Amino acid sequence: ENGLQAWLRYAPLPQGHNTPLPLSIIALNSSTNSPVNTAGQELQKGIQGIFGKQLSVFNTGKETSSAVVGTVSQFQKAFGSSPVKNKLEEDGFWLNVKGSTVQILGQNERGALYGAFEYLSMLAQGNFSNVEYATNPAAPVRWINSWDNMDGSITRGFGGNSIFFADGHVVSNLTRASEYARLLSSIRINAAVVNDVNANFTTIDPENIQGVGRIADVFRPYGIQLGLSLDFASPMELGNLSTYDPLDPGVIVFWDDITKQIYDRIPDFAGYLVKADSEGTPGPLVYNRTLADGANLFAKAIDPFGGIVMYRAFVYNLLNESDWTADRANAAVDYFQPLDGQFDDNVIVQIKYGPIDFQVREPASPLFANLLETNTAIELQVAQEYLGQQCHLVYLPPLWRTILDFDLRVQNQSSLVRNVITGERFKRPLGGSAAVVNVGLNDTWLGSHLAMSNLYAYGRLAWDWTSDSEEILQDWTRLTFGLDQTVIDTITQMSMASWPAYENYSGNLGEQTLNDILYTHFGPNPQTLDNTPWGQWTRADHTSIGMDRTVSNGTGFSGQYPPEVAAMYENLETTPDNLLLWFHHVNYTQKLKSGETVIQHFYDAHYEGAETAQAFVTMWQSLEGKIDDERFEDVLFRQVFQAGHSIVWRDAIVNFYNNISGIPDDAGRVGHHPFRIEAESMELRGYEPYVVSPFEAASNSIAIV
Ligand code: BDP
Repeated sequence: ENGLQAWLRYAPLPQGHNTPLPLSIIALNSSTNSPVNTAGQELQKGIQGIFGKQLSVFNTGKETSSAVVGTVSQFQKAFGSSPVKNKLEEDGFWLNVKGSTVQILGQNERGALYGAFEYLSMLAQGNFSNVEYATNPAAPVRWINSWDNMDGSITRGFGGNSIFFADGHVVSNLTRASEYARLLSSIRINAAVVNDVNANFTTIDPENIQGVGRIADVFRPYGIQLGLSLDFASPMELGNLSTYDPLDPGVIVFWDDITKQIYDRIPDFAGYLVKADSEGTPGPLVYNRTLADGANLFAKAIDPFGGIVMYRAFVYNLLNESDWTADRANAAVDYFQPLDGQFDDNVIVQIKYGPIDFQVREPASPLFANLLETNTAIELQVAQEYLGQQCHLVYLPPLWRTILDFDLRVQNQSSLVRNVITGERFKRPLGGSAAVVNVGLNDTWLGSHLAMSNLYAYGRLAWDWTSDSEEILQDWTRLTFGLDQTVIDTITQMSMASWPAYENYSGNLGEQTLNDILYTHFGPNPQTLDNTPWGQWTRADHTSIGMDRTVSNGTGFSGQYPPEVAAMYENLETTPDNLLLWFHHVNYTQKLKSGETVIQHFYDAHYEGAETAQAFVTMWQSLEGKIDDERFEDVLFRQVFQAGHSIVWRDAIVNFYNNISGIPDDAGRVGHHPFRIEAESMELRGYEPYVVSPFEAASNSIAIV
């Protein structure tokens, strides 16, 4: 098995079964582009795979002993009345399994398809219970963002080149795009933005609008709508105008026209994603217009067609400043809070989960607590940009849940991030989530079999943020690797230990991920953090470490939270240890709540984290023969890499802090590697030792060249 089928393998069940199955499938719409038609095909394929039984698909027939799939209104038309007892919201569905009689009814066609996948997921896991329930999504926006470039490369893509683009055009063979849509609809994602947020204006030239139209065509049968990222300066670059000022009448006409061209080709187009005034991208601030002026420009163009605008809050400008003491964490609230209430109703401000940038540990972005009259969505990252780039196992839902379950206490009332982004807390009409995914042409999609649990879990959580991380993982494991309990237990144990382990060896106590910040975002390079203008600072010196973000003494960031939360973070005593260095600058000898000093915690955590990563190898090896060899070997290769790389991480970071602080490790481990042979201690033929910079890139600062 190569992983291409991901969790939709429909593998034969190992044990026999005597469950009554439907005798036929009735799909209440048979037109090719209809998700209900797709649902009929999928049920046929799934039952064939799991049970080896070929059922026929009809579009009419007797309800008893059939699996009927369609919308509620299609069902009423065919059978006279609706059996659905609960209220269905947009994309919701009703599933009623009574032995061989199965009703799968969606509020819309997409919902019906979701229901079909749900029924198949039960069967594939050997679950033959009779059930009867309705389920509705937590929020209407459950999107994917792909950072694919027109040349076929992918920004922070770790699974090969783009399945959508090559050489400036949309590829002719869209089989993989269609297979991707199938995976996405099975986890109830309803739209995908296909091009990078650092957008290229050529994406919306006449030829490429036709091209992305073809992508939308292969998405449509799966109920996935297409979205596009825009380059704010397109009116100049593509339209030959002399400005891209959002209030300029010519610019307004330009975007109205582009929007019309897009909807002419893609009538169900989902909307725009906009990264403006960020990391060098053009935007409204260039013309002294507000970010709301920028967002509303697109909102007005797209509103007549029912589309929406996802406007990213990832706006900061430190790159040109010589003074790097300003705190980038403050930027989102500084820019967006004053504009609350000024965004049109079809704009959603898309906010990264933390105030910096997808780090291993961040507090929830305070912007979620500062936009009371604006729609919001959370931005997550399935692509493990800072988190090991799919070469390290890091199961992300526990991290995501930490943020989504955080109570911001707006107006001293319960204000969980998840209730803010769904629109519930502030009674907003729209909201939801987007995840940066970046699948590529690799058969494994993300470059790693185990990383796919993050994609699966994202869809499950976006539907219901209260779903349990471990249960989701176990469903995914059964669907991906089969029903062997040892396999399920082992993958659960490894995955649930993986985020804490990565945090332990890559950046603890809220220091952020101490990796190379300049280019790769992979592997240890703590020195780059304090020597670049990117704002991911640790402020480590010889005696102390951490970024003082208090109001009383620091950058004032803690004051961006509502009073109860601000007070907690302002005070060293009440700040949780895992965010201590995010909010406070302390001596290495500062005692944690555990009683340990900061520096000793560093040492211990790095050894513990690396040890956990070593254990993943033996745990995985114990599964030999219990899963297919191809995937067993692939994963083993990655786990061996992670085990080695976690030691590289451990030693680089502990040496760095040992050197900078001069404080020894109580356990005497740091600097002692009894079993290691240094390259420079070998007999060198054709190599010379040299002193490396930064020093932590090699043990004892010495490498060979
Ligand atoms: C950073 C990535 C960069 C993205 C940026 C963003 O390194 O490639 O363009 O985020 O989200 O983390 O816009």
